[in-house]
Amino acid sequence: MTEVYDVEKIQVLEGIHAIRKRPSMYIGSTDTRGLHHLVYEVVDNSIDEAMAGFCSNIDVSLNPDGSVSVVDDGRGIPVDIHPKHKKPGVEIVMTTLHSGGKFDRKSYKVSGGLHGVGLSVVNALSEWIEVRVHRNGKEYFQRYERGSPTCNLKAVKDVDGTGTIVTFMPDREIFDMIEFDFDTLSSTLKELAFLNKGVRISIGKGDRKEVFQYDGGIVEYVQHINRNKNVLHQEPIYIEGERDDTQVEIAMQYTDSYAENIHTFANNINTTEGGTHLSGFRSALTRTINDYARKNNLLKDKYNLSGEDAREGLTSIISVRLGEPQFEGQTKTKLGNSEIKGIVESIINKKLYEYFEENPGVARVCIERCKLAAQAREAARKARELTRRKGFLETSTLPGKLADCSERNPELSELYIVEGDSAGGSAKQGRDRRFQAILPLRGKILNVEKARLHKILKNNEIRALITAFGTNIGEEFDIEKARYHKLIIMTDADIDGSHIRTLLLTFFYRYMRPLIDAGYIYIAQPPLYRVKRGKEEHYLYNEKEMNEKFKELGRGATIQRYKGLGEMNPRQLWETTMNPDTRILALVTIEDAVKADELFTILMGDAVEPRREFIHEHAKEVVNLDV
Ligand code: 0RA
Repeated sequence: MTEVYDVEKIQVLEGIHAIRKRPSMYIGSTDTRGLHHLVYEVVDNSIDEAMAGFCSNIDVSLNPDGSVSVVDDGRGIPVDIHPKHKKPGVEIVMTTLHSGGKFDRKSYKVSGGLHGVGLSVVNALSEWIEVRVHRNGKEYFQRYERGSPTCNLKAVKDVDGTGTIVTFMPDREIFDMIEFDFDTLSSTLKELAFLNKGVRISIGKGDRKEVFQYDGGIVEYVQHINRNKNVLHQEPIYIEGERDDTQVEIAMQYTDSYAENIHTFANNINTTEGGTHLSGFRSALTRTINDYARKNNLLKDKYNLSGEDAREGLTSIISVRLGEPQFEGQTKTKLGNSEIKGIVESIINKKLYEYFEENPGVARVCIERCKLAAQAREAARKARELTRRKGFLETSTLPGKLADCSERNPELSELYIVEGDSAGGSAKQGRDRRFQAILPLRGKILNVEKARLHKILKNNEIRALITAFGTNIGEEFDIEKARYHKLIIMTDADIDGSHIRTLLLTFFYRYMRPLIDAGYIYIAQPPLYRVKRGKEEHYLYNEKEMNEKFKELGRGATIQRYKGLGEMNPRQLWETTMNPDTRILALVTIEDAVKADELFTILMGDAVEPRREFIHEHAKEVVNLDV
């Protein structure tokens, strides 16, 4: 061996050693998040090949032995000996961070990955890894263990076509656990497929298989997010552009919902904390909307539309690709490159304006939507001022129908929000008044998804809720003032009951969101049946349990089906639904903003079928969750 080779070998081993010593520096963490990053790191290499136009299929398999394979039909990693390094390209790619020289493909410059660190990191953190390259009509093979090759690259058989197959076994010396989660991988791969139009990505484990391919790319992504919403224009607006080696792509579509739903990506990484691409988009959107509206006499008064007005009901995907992304923030998901703001801004300013000029019908719809938002915001502001002046939500007078508890420590106090006066009466008698408060709600509270704040605040039931909780709402919300740390929704097990529960959840989600985040909101689970024979009686929560119990008790047993809480007497209500030792409560949580937004749209939107499905699903969860 030459001296060059030996020196290089030492350098490589030092590199691998450094990765194994501080894995978190390269993959973020060594928990399951970091573990899954290994797969994304490998897939990113195949995606790069796809972005360069040479690869159209990527297949991920979770193998029975716990290893993962990623197969692509790209050009295959180069196998020829590098003149300077005196090693095959594969070995360079597998053992050096940021492979340099000849292998620095232009597309590598815009490669994804947590830090774009590449295959060498996966190699260093795997118990073993095997690479198979199809090139020149041959299959080349090489295996590594904990970063070091166990053999030289060798041609093992003749094959047709080109591509790369990487199979690796994560190292249990490095990771807390090494089981991959199908659903986690699947949803990230689906996202990647949306972001890289046309590329077909599959994931398989045993006989489970999912395939993602979206020829419409992020346009289809927006349509997917909006599938259960009312969209205001048929086709999402799509804009792409490039400046200074940075590619910018956005798709956007307005809906009649009130939420702003913008997702941003940099080099395929979901930048959940936003960053410079998001700020660039925001300022360009506000500016273009105002410019176009002004020039076309669509704004009568002197006021401009605000950024919030321009984003209300907007679903958008922003995807940028750049040379050296800097990720900042708490979770390293905020794009920091300052030059990107101006680039995104100028591309959107120019092309969105052009789009509006070419599609005046769509432009008008968008601007009307923003004007509506502005009017509503103005009305809400007036209402808020009114309420603030009157101080009516700050009042210390508790609602008359609240039966409060004697406990004064909020941590030990709970509030039952009960549907209807008659059930409210039973609950008041049945409760443990030391720590349980009861607030009966009469009739349906109004649908807050479809009403605005000023109207909401006029509603008596809502005002009773707000004053009973003590937290106030919206901008004035203060969780420190919560009078109870458990708010338990108790409604009938029928359609009306689930409707009221949904309305309440929507209200909490929109105006008292921190209560959900803090884990203060619960759903009570009253029984559906009582089976009784002689002195023996049982409360049952679903039909199956009921049938079993009925059989067990034999003929002569009677079944009572509870249609409403009102049919239970105070003692029964206490025993089945309120006694902390025996009751079942379901904790209401918000997993992530996207899902929550989808959920509330389903629950509140006009599409009936998804709503039915959800309520069905949700009913199951409630039974499983035992708090
Ligand atoms: C370096 C250079 C070339 C391709 C690749 C790397 C490559 C890497 C991976 C990793 C997984 N799949 C991959 N496919 C390709 C360019 C090769 C050429 O010029 O022919």
